[in-house]
Amino acid sequence: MSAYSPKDSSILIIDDDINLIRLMSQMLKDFGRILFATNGEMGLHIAQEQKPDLILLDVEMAPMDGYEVCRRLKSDEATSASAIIFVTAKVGMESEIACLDAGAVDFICKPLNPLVVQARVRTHLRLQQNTAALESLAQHDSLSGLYNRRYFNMAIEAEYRRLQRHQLPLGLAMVDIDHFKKYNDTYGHIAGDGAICAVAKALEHATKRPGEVVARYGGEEFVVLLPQVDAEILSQYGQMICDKVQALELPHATSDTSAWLSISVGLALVIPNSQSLPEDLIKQADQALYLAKQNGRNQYHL
Ligand code: GH3
Ligand code: MG
Ligand code: MG
Ligand code: MG
Ligand code: MG
Repeated sequence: MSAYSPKDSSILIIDDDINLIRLMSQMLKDFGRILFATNGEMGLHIAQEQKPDLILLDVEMAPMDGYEVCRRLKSDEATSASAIIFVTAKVGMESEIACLDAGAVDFICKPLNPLVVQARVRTHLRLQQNTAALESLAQHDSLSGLYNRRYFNMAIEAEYRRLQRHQLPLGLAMVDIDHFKKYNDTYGHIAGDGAICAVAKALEHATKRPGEVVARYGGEEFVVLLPQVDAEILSQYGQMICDKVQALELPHATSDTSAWLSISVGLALVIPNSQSLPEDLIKQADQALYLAKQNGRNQYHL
């Protein structure tokens, strides 16, 4: 987890009073990048584009008031991660409850006290950064830095249902390092870990199209989600990653497959439908991987 560094943060101020925006910008100048908007519509747009860590949101604005802006920010996947602090002149229990019910993490009362504004912003930026770091840890594999199986399971589920709605194909590559037990036995477990990382990096570099997800599935197994591909693109991808791993030229003296460490790749392709499951695609790729191994390893099978 990286140390808390306010300079990396971005804060969006949405307020219809330009003088208040100036005042708050001054109070928060040491906290990072300050963005501003003078109405709700403009604020929503900037939040979508810039994904600020924190949003200071005026309640009393027209035509769209702060509560409505807050609800929209929270219901849009592109903006829901930004923490929202309301800035309001309405004091009292009802107003406090309304702010928190709308999805805000806190509120600050006008007239603004610089020390209160700074303390609340500092607290929420720190919380925001901790949450982001924990989320990232939960989604990544600590050895290779790739996404982990847990993240992959979420990603394949979401992508499967999205492509089902559009009736578009989804490809999957299941990748397994060849004779890796022998590699460990010959070169040691630490060198084995290094080889897993090298293969992970090669896969990551080879996988660049938007929407593609590379994950470490298990020990020396990886999966790659390849949305909207056809059989030809998928086969080319399979060959390309086999070549990229060979090009690492990691010696594997006891392998009968190649002088270098190699991978086998099982490929599968479906147009998702309501009767099928992501697990079916994984099973299909797994069977193809088995055949790639049977056929002599260091190759793909579709
Ligand atoms: P095949 O070509 O059939 O896949 O043979 P293999 O030896 O690769 O297959 P097997 O599944 O029998 O062995 C996988 C090996 O991967 C065994 C295990 O010790 C090793 N392994 C799994 N995870 C790790 C890891 O995190 N680090 C290291 N160094 N080795 C690992
Ligand atoms: Mg106002
Ligand atoms: Mg294996
Ligand atoms: Mg095996
Ligand atoms: Mg293996």
